Amino acid sequence: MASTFSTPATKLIQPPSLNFSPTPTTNRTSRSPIKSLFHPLKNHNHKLRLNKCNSAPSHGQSTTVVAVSDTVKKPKSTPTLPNLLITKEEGLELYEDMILGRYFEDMCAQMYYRGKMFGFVHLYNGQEAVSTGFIKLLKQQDSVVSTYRDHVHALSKGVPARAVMSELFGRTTGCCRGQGGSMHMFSKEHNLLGGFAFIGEGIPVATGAAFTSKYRREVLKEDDCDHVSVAFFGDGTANNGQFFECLNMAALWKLPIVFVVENNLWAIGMSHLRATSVPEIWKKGPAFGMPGVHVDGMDVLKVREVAKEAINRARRGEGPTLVECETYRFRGHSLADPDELRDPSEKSHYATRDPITALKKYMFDNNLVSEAELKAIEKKIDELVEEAVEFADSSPHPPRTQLLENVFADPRGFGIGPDGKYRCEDPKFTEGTAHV
Ligand SMILES: Cc1ncc(C[n+]2csc(CCOP(=O)(O)OP(=O)(O)O)c2C)c(N)n1
Ligand SMILES: [Mg+2]
Repeated sequence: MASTFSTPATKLIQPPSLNFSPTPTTNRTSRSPIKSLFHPLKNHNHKLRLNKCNSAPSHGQSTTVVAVSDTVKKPKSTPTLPNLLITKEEGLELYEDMILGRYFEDMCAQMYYRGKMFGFVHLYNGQEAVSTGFIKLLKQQDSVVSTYRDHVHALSKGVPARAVMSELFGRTTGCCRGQGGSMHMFSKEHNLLGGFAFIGEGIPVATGAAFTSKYRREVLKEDDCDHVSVAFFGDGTANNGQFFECLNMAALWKLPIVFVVENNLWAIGMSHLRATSVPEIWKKGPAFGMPGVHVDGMDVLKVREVAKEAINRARRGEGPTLVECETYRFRGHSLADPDELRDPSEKSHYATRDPITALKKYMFDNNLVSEAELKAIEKKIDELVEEAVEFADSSPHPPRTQLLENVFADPRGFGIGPDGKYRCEDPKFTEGTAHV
């Protein structure tokens, strides 16, 4: 397969500097044996300098690093933590969250094919390192906005598995009382501001949440308000106008937001390379005056290091960051997709880069955990997911009257029946037995 990014990035406008220092290949912490298909800056100088001929403003910032493909810093060695990116506790937390995402989605596939879920269901298998790498660093008050591929973002943000499963089953115990279904997870309590079926719709919502945070701190003088927003969306969505409008506003107003592109190379059956004039999405950050970063999205530790910098930068009031995570979905676009378009060799290449296997290997290689500890997590999550299914399956269906709640349309729009009365006034209408 041809390299995705073949041209070197040489002419970029310098955005406000993000404190990422590139690490030589030899110092990489990833132990994945397979090289990435994406090597935007491979064999090129990682220090991208301001194009001297360009008259665009440099925002008075330093002119060193704009973006790097491999941003993980080599941590300082201490007697208790020799050269490790994570502690044992952090490793276990990351592993548990990724296993939860994976097991939950595998169970969704089973339940979908048993007819327990309706409509489209899009699974997240393969992309767990992105959700876990970012969301596990967030506070409850921080906001997350997702797409239709939203179950795992909801779980990482702390929405209980039983509330997500019940939502998928369309039951009253779901996080949206069964009214949203797979593509519309929402939880006010967890500041999960929604999954969005229309691509790109979540980006302005996340931008608005970031604006709220800044407004509360700077205008309403709530000094402790340092809430950050994280918007997750796909490569296909990054060709949508709302993405560019929000990059502009976020940079202009220095909003506390991180734009996270989960570039899984495909938008349904459309290859990213065929659909996008400049396929290096991270480059669009500097174009709007913010740092753009590319990271291996199959490596949760690399994602986490990049996420730390970007989230902290937003929290310090230094503005937005665009992060492009190179990842891959292990299943079809949705459970209705036979997944016949993608090349089997591409699929098997990424299968060898499973982010869960990679984390496990890192922890074993560094003697952080034992096999028994990981098995115990797997067993716990297995039981939790089973319990979520039992809970969902035994939960009540919403009453039909719920159909007319929370709708903007005048229910009289349903028309007048042969008896001259509005159909919606017939009690049988909400019972679903009226003749309409
Ligand atoms: C506004 C809008 N246009 C078109 C669609 C149809 N659509 C559904 S998914 C999708 C592709 C999105 O791909 P990407 O952003 O890469 O996300 P991925 O599915 O890969 O996670 C499209 C075009 C839509 N949902 N909303
Ligand atoms: Mg995609």
